[in-house]
Amino acid sequence: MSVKKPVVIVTRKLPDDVETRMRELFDTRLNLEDRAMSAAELAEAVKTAQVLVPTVTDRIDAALIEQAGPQLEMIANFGNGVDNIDVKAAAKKGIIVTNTPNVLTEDTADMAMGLMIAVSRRFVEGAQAINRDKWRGWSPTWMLGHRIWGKRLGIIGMGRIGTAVARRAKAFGLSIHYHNRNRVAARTEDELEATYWDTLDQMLPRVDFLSVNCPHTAATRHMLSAERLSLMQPGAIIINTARGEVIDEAALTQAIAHGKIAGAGLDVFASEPAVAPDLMKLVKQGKVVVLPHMGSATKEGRHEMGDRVLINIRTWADSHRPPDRVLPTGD
Ligand code: 8YV
Repeated sequence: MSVKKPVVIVTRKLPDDVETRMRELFDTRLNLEDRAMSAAELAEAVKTAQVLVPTVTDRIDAALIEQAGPQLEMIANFGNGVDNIDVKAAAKKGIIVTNTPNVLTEDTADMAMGLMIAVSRRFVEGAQAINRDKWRGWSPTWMLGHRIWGKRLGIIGMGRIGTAVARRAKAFGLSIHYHNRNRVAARTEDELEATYWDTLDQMLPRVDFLSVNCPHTAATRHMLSAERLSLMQPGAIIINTARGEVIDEAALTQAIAHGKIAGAGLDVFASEPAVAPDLMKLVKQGKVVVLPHMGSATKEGRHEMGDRVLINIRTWADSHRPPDRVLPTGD
């Protein structure tokens, strides 16, 4: 007896062996061109697929979910953050949403740490000096940055990624401060020698570095507002590997341009893939280091993300509860 395979529509090009396995297991329609689907193509996909596999570049909002046919049973996101999906609207229609947690934790934490060092030690400016043939030899006073050892790091969002950043930062001699909805387990606080702040406003003036590691939700949008940014020290550096929307990007740009904050390392932006021209001016001045949303961009990470998607779809197809189910939050 042949069992009918579920129709799975993948919105972007995934690693080859993930796609191959996807085709072996399911009736999978791939997007070999790797360009984001248009709104019309997405609307067509939700009318055809039993399982949609989107990424951060697809907006699966309430209006799109509204258009979904009754056959759409699952949205298996290729990614950890689900701010691209209206999880509440999906739940209302009985559509299961899953994500790919854990497998990108270490890579994203590496990226946060890398940006911290890159901004404070002027990696990009230094590399550019050589690339542009501007290096005239060693000098005692040229290209001086700031030491990170002995400084204080504040972490917003002490989940898996925030904790992984804290572990790395501790090894680099930073003392750890954090703000989170809930205090983490005492043994984690002990291990990290971390100081908990129940209000962000109290933590911000005390830290030299700030790493954003919370998800983007209605509650965290513009959490780092102009007002909050004004609480920070003029020498402070902000690192964002989470979502651009958590920071009021225009306010951050203003704060750095006017010397209220020293700089930033950003892997995510409010309107990706566009980077605001005023922010780019600060990049050119060496105050801001920007990367094109590369936090999870390792071969290993992307394969493991694919594995999570496969496992989630497979368990659902076998009538079990997918391990990475995402439920709507109160936000
Ligand atoms: C992913 C990310 O590459 O998983 C996330 O939340 O931000 C990225 O690192 C992206 O989401 C893929 O959809």
